Amino acid sequence: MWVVLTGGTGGAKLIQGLSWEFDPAQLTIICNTADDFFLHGLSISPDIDTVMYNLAGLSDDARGWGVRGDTFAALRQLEKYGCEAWFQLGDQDLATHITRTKLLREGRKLSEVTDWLCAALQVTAKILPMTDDRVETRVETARGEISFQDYFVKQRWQPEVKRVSYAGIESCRPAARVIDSIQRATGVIICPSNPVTSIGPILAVPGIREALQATPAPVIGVSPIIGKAAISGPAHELMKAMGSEASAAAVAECYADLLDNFVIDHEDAESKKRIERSGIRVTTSAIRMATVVDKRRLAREVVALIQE
Ligand code: FO1
Repeated sequence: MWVVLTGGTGGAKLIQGLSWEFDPAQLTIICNTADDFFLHGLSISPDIDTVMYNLAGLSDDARGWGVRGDTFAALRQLEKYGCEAWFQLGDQDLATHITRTKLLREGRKLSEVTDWLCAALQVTAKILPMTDDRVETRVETARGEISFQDYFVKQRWQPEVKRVSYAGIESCRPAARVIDSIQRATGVIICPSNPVTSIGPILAVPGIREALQATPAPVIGVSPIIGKAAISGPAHELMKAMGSEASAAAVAECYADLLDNFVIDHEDAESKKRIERSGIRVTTSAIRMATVVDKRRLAREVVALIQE
């Protein structure tokens, strides 16, 4: 059983590759929930849904989120009623948020709701929220503190970021099965997701980082950055806001206490020595996942490092 830490589109692509190359039932995916938010009275968990739709074969790979071929009639009608329409919620996607909100209101935990939705979509991989408690990434800009989705989607990550924090992180607890799956894993993969707003919140949940330090399983990371820029999204901007250089080597240093091997792109081969000085083995590869072939190949390479 392999444990996979993910959030956002980068992680979802590698997970797609893993699910095509290997039996998805052996994947336990620990998913970021700090991007979750409330809109139109609905509980929305974007990172869980993106992975779930990917594993159900429903994802819109061109957009990177939502359901392929979805329609937006409800959103158009919401707009007519004066509701916010900057977050593009398709009609089939809305069914997920309506069901999640209903089950949460009935008192179920987010992990139980996720099990329910995955069963309905015949997803055999286990998708675990990092916590069942409420944690929210807050982005401090010159015009005050906003939610991650406001920063990332509504404002298209244009505002300059002064600081990022995870509200509620100190008092949250890992969801059931999270620690146990890390302890029992035969391999751990840290996906090429945003180190500040996707992987960062997972590692900040009390107990998770310690479990990853203690697990006998090899821990393999994949860089979300090539050269000075993120492969997708604002990872480099957010790393600078956290006072860290935006580079593959800097990401490796964020995870130095956890990693056995870090996969970087050939373009960053010159930083191999610097990363190895942190005691981490480095593998160079072509880490951009633009095609199905790329996703499958990188998945095979990462698993080969686990089995080394
Ligand atoms: N990202 C966008 O850039 N624009 C959107 O309109 C948008 C809608 C959306 C709806 C459902 C969903 O699950 C994700 C959605 N995303 C959208 C992506 C989302 O903001 C990101 O996947 C994560 O929050 C980043 O990790």
